[in-house]
Amino acid sequence: MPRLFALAVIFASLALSSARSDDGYRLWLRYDRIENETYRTQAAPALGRIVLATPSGAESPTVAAARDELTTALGNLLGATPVITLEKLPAASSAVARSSDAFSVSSPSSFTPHSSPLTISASSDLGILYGTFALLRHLQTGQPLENLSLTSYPKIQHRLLNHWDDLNGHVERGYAGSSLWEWFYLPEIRNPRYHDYARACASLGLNGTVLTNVNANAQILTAPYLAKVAALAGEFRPYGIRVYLTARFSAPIEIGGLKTADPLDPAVAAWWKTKVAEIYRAIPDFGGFLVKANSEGQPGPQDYKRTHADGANLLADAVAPHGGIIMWRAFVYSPDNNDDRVKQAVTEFAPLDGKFRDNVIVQIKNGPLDFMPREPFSPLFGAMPKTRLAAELQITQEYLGQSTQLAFLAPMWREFLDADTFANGPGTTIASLIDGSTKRQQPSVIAGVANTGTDRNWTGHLLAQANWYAFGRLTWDHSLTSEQIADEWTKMTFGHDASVVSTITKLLLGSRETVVNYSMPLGLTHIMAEGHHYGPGPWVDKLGRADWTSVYYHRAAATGLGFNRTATGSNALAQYSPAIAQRYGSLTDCPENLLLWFHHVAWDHRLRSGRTLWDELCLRYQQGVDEVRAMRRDWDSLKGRIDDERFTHIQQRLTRQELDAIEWRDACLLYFQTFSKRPFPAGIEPPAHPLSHYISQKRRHMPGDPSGK
Ligand code: BDP
Repeated sequence: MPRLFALAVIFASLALSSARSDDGYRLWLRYDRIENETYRTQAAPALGRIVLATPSGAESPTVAAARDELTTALGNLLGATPVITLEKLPAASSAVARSSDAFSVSSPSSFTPHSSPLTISASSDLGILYGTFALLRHLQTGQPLENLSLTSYPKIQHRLLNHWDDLNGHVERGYAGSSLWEWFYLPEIRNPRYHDYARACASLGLNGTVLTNVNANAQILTAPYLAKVAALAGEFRPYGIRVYLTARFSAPIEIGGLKTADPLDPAVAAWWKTKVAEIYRAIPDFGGFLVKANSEGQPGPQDYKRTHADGANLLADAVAPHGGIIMWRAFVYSPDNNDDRVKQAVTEFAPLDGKFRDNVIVQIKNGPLDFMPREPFSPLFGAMPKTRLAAELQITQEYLGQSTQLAFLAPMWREFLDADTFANGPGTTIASLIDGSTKRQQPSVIAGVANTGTDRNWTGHLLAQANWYAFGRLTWDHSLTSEQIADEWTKMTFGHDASVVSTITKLLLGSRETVVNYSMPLGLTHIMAEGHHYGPGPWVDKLGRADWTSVYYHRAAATGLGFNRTATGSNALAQYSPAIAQRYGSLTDCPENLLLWFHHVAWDHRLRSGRTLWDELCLRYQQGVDEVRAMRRDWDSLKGRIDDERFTHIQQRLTRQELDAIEWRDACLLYFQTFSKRPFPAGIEPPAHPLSHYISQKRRHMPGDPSGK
């Protein structure tokens, strides 16, 4: 081969392989050139002139951010250089009046040099930014640009990520590296990633971030740290992301030199007022506090024999003059209460209904236990008619394979948002309770425990980016379907090749149920390994407290399996509306996917399939494994259709997921067999090892596990 030609071949293949490698850093905002040439040629003139119309018509950092995004995105996607002008919104424009975040994107029916330009109008600069991202999403998902009339406003007012980040960089339940916040370097040194984080959040409509762990450190409230927080707030501000902090209830003692943190002590109230005033001087748009109190060892008002309302109101009064809010978590279960753990939040909080200030929102995890692969909705959502309630979801997959396994969570969140509490008659869905539409109460809040970290791709598993995306999109519009979200995300992240889109959306949409099948099917819960929570541990029986063990939850015995929460058991069902209690309380009517959550079921009890509980349980575990194998085959069919870097990243994780699923199946079935004393039905692969092998497995150096053991 002539030398020059050989070199040309080498350079060409180098160019090809770099074009075909992608580390995932850009998330869904990749803006690679649109491959469909027809679409590109039509889109370029449509986006040649863009008008941004706001009430003031004036430039601002947020308008500049929108302009920058449009310029970069359209340059990359289309090779176009749009002329972007700013105009004053005509006073009569009402389409955007629903919320200050609302926007409207409109375009003419055809694009000629004389037709009117594409216009993004909004009643605030932030609305322009949201409209910009909506337009770009429209383009990235390949939709027509003529006759556009995209009008949208968020259903929930405060749309927050909760970062469980410690000040030393560790992220509690974080599986994607360290904390994004570099406290030592701040405020002088600001990682460019802060800007990209804010862009990504704003592109979804998220508008707030709690920077610190709910297991809080009072140091964050000291002057040096507040200067650092202010620097982050400054980075996020153009993108409409307000910062919030967690407040450690004992801060007045730890950093304030007081002898008490009693919420009814005037000196304590004065300390918080002064501290809050200091915070607002540094960060004028500070959002407020998130508080975990008297839960899992955190200090709180009960240390002084005061109630959660006393504690929350203390902080609420301090932030109220500045427009701040308090998100007070209901994730409580007392060390001295032997009642069923899933009942304790209602026992504790329902009597306080109506006693919280208007700027307090009680923040409730979706289920009554703790972010399990499947839980019923928390009955607390229906038990506090006079209180503002927020939903807390977990994006980081603590109990769903962390960042090693694929579990797309939109279907799980949909199940929750659509659940009918019957609290105000039929049709009182969780979504209607948290968006304020049932109770006509604002502020409304939704929070998701973030899955981000310093990993180059932000979320550890590339496909876990879809969970950040799905959470954000649902906070803006909780009526979106999982299919819509999966389709959008896939097209924006992997392009439009039809088989890529259909394969990835199929993988995403089935993945959560697959994890349920191979880990905790039929309503089983909390049977994972202790501490790091990865992998099976149904045998876990001796920990600091009974309700941290697995045996507490599954109640396996010669008589059967499952926790009796009907009237003959813990009667947790009585915390739900009678319509639900009646249906779920019946062994025959209870949805089978929650059967063992509510019932202790005999091994020979026949399920709807006609199979006994034991046989069905075995087959569900096997089905989970089979589904992961199918996921691997589907993924492998994409070789060559996406860049090698992302292909291999996901392929390797799915390989690992199959091994993990097999371990879950074998460990759980062998363990439960010691109670059922029945053989495996046909179709179950025999475990490779005896039960003792699985029990002796000790995982070490788990991501997110600080113990270092
Ligand atoms: C559990 C986590 C723990 C959190 C706790 C919480 O295992 O790390 O601190 O929830 O939400 O899921 O406070």
